[in-house]
Amino acid sequence: QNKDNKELYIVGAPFAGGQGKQGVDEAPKLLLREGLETEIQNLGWNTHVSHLEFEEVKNDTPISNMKNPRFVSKAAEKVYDSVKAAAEKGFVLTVGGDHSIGAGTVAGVLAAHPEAVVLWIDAHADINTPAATQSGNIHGCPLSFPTGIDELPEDVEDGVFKWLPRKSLDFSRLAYIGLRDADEFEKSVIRKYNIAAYSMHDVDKYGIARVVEMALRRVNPGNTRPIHLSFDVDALDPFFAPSTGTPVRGGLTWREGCYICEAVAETGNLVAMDLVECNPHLGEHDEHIKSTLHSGIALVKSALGQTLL
Ligand code: B3U
Ligand code: MN
Ligand code: MN
Repeated sequence: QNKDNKELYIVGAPFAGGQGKQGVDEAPKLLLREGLETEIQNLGWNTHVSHLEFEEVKNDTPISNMKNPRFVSKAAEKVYDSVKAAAEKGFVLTVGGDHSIGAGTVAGVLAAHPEAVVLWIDAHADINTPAATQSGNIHGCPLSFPTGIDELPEDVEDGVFKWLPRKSLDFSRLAYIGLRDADEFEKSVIRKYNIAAYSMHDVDKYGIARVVEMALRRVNPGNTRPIHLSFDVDALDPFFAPSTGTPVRGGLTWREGCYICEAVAETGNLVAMDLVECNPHLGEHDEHIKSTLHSGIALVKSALGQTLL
């Protein structure tokens, strides 16, 4: 990754099919309306914006426990193609949409940067398998595919997720920060594969600075590898990001979220970021929506070189 490259590709991924609530697909447009692109330009980046479109799939019956499997697979593949192409040219900021698109962003970044590590900032672990997911929502499953634990058969119906290279993400290259609502199955996966996982308990215990330091030391010792930062806005406490599909109390403060992004930016190795799960249809009033969008924009700016002094 060339540090003088200031080309930045914003990939709008207005996709809601990985979970059950409409509205999350309106976030890319609204984030841009709230100034996302100009704020990024003010930090010295040349921006290129595209918005993906996702065609609906008829008769999209469940496969294993997954809801909308064909629709999600097709959408994530589209995201994969765009992210891969953009990551070969510059920094990629993918704006969701729900976190099912993460299957595409992780695979796309790894296609362009095979040595990359993934930091997954989330209240949830998003590593359920198609068979283990209780909700059937694929936004809770994206990491099962690039890690290769998904167990979909070779001859899976309609080639769902066939496009996605398995085991491109080694468990030693994945770290979580912010967890507080992982399912029992996901906890067993984290233990079994010894994934670097820092919950809110760890943030309380060590403070955010040491947590980020520990996470980076685990997945990127020597700081030689490119980094993909996948930020689910529900990692933040609902006080700062109320307009999201599955808010969970006891999350990161605004500053803790921004600190993660700043510290990762300081490594000089950040090549891609996702901002997902802002849902402008949720929240009790306009202030909730505005504050969620502005939290998201603050995280992006922190990751893209904004300094406080
Ligand atoms: N782990 C649960 C809940 C969940 C995951 N991601 C979100 N919620 N946003 C599931 O549905 O898999
Ligand atoms: Mn998530
Ligand atoms: Mn989440």
